[in-house]
Order: sequence, then C-alpha cells, then structure tokens
Amino acid sequence: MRWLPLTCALLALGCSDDLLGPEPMDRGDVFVSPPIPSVGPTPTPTQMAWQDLEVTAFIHFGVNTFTGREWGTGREDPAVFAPTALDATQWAQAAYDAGIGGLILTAKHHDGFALWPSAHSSHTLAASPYRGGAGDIVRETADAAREVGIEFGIYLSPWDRREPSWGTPSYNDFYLAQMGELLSPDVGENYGRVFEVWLDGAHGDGVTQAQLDTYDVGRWEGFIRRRQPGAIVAFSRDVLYSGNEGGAAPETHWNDSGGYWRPMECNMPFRTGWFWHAEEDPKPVDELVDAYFRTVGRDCVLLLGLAPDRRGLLEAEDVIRLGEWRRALDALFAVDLAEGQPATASSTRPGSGGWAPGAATDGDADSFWTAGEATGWLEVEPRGDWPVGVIEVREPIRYGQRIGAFAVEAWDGEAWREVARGTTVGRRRLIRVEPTRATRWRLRVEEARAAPAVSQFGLYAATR
Ligand code: FUL
Repeated sequence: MRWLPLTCALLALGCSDDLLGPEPMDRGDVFVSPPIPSVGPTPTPTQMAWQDLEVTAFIHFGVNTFTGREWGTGREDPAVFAPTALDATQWAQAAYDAGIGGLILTAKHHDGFALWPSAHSSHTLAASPYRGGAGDIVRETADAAREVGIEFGIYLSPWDRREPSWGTPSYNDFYLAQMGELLSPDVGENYGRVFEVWLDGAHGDGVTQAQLDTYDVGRWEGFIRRRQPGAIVAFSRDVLYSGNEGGAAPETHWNDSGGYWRPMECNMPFRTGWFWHAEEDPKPVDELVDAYFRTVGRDCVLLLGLAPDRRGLLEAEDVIRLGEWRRALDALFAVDLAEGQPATASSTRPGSGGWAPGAATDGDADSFWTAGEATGWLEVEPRGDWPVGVIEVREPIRYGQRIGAFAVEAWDGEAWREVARGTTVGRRRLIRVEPTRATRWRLRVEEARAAPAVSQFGLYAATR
C-alpha cells in the first residue's frame, strides 16, 4: 500500500520508471525489531504521539485582532470584538491541508478577554456583538478541529491584566475555575479532548516577583492532569521550550533533562506578530521551509502561529502560503532513494534478524538496525542515478536516545567523502545538502551513549 503514494509522487515529478524501485517486499522481508535495553529516560505514549504531530499551530485571536495590539491592556471595550464572518472550519481545514496536526486557541490572552462565555468573568465574548452575545469560539474551534480530524488545544494566559485578583493567591481559584470550564472532567464532555494546554510564562515589565510567586503552578498542573490525562502541558516537565520565537531548535538536543524525557517545542508566528495586523504578511516559503528544517529537522515540534483577521478568517494569502509551504516540503520528501534498498553495517547486535541493517531502510519507522558496539556505520546503495538533496536519520526513541555525533559520507568512486555531519538525532534529524550523486552512502556514528540504533537512514532525491 505504501508504494502507491511514492509512485504518484514520482509520476508527479516526472521521474523515470527505474526510480520506482523494486516490487513491494513481501511480509517475509519486513523487519520486526525486538526490544533493546533502553538508555536514559524514555518518552511516554502521550509524548510520542505529540512528537509525531511534528507541526502544530496557534490561533491567536481576540480583542487585539481588532485594536491592532500584540498585548491588550484589559481595558478594551468588548464591543470592539466583532468578527463578521468567523469560520473556524476554514482555520482547521487550512491547517490540516498544510500537514498541521493540532490547533491551540488563545482561549484567553493577557488582556483577560475570554473567547468562551465564562461564568467567572464579565469580560468575555458574551458581552460582545459576536453572534449577539451568544457565541462560543472555543466550541467552534474544538468542533472544527474534530470535524477536520486534527487535535485541539488550549492557551490560557496566566498573566491576566483584567482580573482584579491577579497577583494575589486567590487568582489561583479564578484561573482554575476558568480552566475547569475549558477542560471537561471526562473526554467527550463539554469541549472534549485537549491535546495540549499552553501556560504562557510571559508578563509585562511592571510585574513583580512577589506577584509571580502567587502562581500555584503545581496545583494548576495537577488539575490539568486530572481533567485531561492525555494532554501535554507546555512549560511542565512534558516539554522543553526552545526559548525563542524564531522557529529554531539548537543543533544539539538531548531529550532528557532532570531525569525526564523532555522533547522540545519551538514556536514562530506565520506572519510577523502573533495577532493579525493589516500591514503584515505571511513569511516567504523559503523562510518557512528553513524553519521546518531548524525545528522538525532538529527533533523539535514546530508550533506555528496563525492569525485570523477581523472577519474571523485566515486571509487568502495565508491559506495559499500554507499550501505552497506544504507542496515545497512534499517535493523535498517525495522520493527516498534508500527505501527498500539493501543495507550493510559495521556490526549488528547479535541475537535476532530483526535488528539487521535493512531495518533502517525498510520504510517502517518502528523497525531499526542496532549495532553490536558503541560506534559503527550503516551503508546503503541508493536506487537510481539521482542526486540526494536531503538526508534523514531517525532513532527508535521508545528505547531512549543514543547518538551524540555522526557523519554522512558518499563514495566518490575512490574514497568516502563527508557530505554532512550532525550531533544528536532523536526522533528525526534532517539535513539539507548540495545535490550529490553517489553509488554508496554511509552513516557513520562517531559518538553514542550505547550501541547506536537507527530506525531510518533516508536519502531523498533532490527535486530542484
Ligand atoms: C508569548 C506572548 O506574550 C505572546 O503574545 C504570544 O502569545 C506568544 C505565543 O507567547 O509569551
């Protein structure tokens, strides 16, 4: 089955038949790799599913959309909030079409204005002209995401410039009362399953440490985990924030910190600001592609900030740009010249055929090659005479993370020539290279915490 999309992609690229490769392997060739001892912390099933999303999106929408600000004051008149044609399905569909796996809505930003009719505040869309005060944009977004088939998440700003109790211990009750309205006691009730809750740490300059110290973050986290045990809590031990809003993970990232598995999250607005501003435009495709390689390609989840306009719609320009970005990425990953190709290795963990080198090129991210010693190499002869433009390396992270340094080399007919090198790998490491033709490619693991395990060594055909 998995050969069909590959064939279509090849035809779309105008590739010749010989690039289509061998017939699908029969079941006897499929590697089912037995477990190996894990190294360091390992991900929970929730973290693994979250990492598999690869790209998620924020929806920043609220009074700022109408006032032109990035941070509201809390003194906005709810009358300004007047989207004329809001369609959450348009947001969700555009996201889905771009390969985005979930939407996180700013249910309440720093200005305190709630996008649902919270019973605990008068500063909500119930006081706005939107749907005559009977609207609920959290519900519209949750329903749209479910209908389209992507995840739904909540951003609830702790810093609340409107709420009088903010900065005192009683704010914790207020914050959790609102959180309780957003997170159903049982999956399927109210707004349903939430895949991520974003507790933003941002605050203005005038805020004191004493005010921040009133936040009972441990209580918030416990509450969220009881209500939505399957949700990732940003800024908890579930994830590590990249620390910048430029869509960039560091070159080296070990997914463990403080003894826990902590995958990284990188955020970046699709335009300039997080909220919509008439004078701003979406980022160019090349910049978005670069951001993908700096984040997803460095084992990080990219959280892209989408901003609906005053109508409550993503501008056509944004929808078109999202599609262009997706197509650019699809073209880069259309043909893996290593897939289905035989592979050899410096050594293989003794004991079972399931760890053989071919498990790294069988197109199945669950099966993996593992070496019999702490360093080693894996070699593959790519199919066809086609230049390689992107290299992919994956580790089977359910057993922890091992590789600390690697090089990728191409055989130039006489010697091995280094084409790329990297440090940590994790779930997925991508490296773009100058289009390079070679009859043999080698992944050489130089440093590892234990015998390296590789679930994929991919060599993607350069398409432009
Ligand atoms: C920051 C906030 O201050 C911004 O307004 C935005 O919501 C961004 C995602 O997080 O901390």
